Amino acid sequence: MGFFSKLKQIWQGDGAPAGQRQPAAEPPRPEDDGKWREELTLALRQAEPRLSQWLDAIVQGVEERGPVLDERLLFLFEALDAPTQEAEEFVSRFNAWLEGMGYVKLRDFRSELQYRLALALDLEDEEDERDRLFLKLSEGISKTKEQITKRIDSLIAGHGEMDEAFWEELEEILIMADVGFEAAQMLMENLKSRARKEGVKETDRFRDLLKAELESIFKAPKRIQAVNPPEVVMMIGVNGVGKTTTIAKLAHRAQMQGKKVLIAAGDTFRAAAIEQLEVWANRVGAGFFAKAANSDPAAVAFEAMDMALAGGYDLLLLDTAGRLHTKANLMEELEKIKRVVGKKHPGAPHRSVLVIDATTGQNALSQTKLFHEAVGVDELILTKLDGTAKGGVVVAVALQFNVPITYVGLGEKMEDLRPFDGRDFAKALLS
Ligand SMILES: Nc1nc2c(ncn2[C@@H]2O[C@H](COP(=O)(O)OP(=O)(O)O)[C@@H](O)[C@H]2O)c(=O)[nH]1
Ligand SMILES: [Mg+2]
Repeated sequence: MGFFSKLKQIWQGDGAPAGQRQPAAEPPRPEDDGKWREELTLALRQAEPRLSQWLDAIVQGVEERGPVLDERLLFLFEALDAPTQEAEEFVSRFNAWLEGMGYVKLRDFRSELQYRLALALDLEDEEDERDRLFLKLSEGISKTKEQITKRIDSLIAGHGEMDEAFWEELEEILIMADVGFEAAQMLMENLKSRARKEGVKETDRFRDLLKAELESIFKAPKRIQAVNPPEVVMMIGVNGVGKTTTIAKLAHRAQMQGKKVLIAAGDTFRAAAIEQLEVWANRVGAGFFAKAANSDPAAVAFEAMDMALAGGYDLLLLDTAGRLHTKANLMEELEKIKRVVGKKHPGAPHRSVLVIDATTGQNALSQTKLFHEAVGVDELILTKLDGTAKGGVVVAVALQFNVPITYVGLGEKMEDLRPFDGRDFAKALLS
């Protein structure tokens, strides 16, 4: 069900008001005759139609996890007309996670709870969630912003017109922000022709030009999203970029959206790497497939594909090794994995997703080039954008490779992997 029909339900109350629908399995609560339901229904109706406001109403007077919170959450799902089974699964998964993390106090898990609700209730596009993401993004790229925005301010202040001196100084700024030489040249050419077309010479309009240019750079081409399930995603990238964590975060997102996820340990180099992935799979409640350390990664992929098909999984995330003795070896291995899963399941892998680490700046760029030329990259995920001044590399990869950036990592937590929105990024960077 779409967001607006949910809103309509809460606002106009088509169908029976949620407060009057008493589930049969409700245990009797001697201290409470169900009045809280009425009060909560009213509070929800009076709240602004935003997830954060609904959550405020739901957790009113609740400070810890426990049966009261569970009941209120079930109530929220019911009020939004979500299926009871989904609600129950949500609550039991969330409790298992709280248990695992050892969280008791609401203040320690509220943010995660809101993130999970947004995914489960399909509310991530809601204005409120977008605002939250925008804030997170702005904070996350604050160092990059400092590097770029301040300098552009003084660039504009120091030049009346976009003359040679202006472009030279801009080039320096871009290179300092890790946009890279090649991408900086491309970006400046585009900006110059944009300025010419619009007949702009004065620097006071430069910021608008740059924003428009960035937005067009990040515009991803439309692609076919439909797949023949299970969807198979091959995760590639060198060691240390955050591949394992990203796989866990993606699995978590998909699980929260009601998908059944299998993670396969295709990085068979170290037993510790396999164990780390298994811990994550358990933590997010995803299925896990592995063979012994040093097994053939293609055999892992092949058998995991069997398990995904037989087990009715919606999504198979294939981890791969990020290191081999030679580049040729690594690429050969990735090709082999692609071949064997494709043989079992036509169309698979549906996507090859390259994970790159923003803190490595120009290295991230050369890795993209390497993987893209060798095996083909369908999507990019940029991790560790938080706390780096090298975020300019986002612009470089978008400019130099026609590959969409789908997610960015803004921290180590599950909720810190967020869909990438080029317009928001341009806005956050320049505002
Ligand atoms: N700050 C920050 N740390 C991250 C992010 N993504 C991953 N990490 C951390 O980077 C480190 C390496 O991650 P891991 O997934 O093991 O990398 P792998 O070797 O590519 O599998 C871990 O400490 C992660 O917590 C991110 O977006 N932001
Ligand atoms: Mg790893």
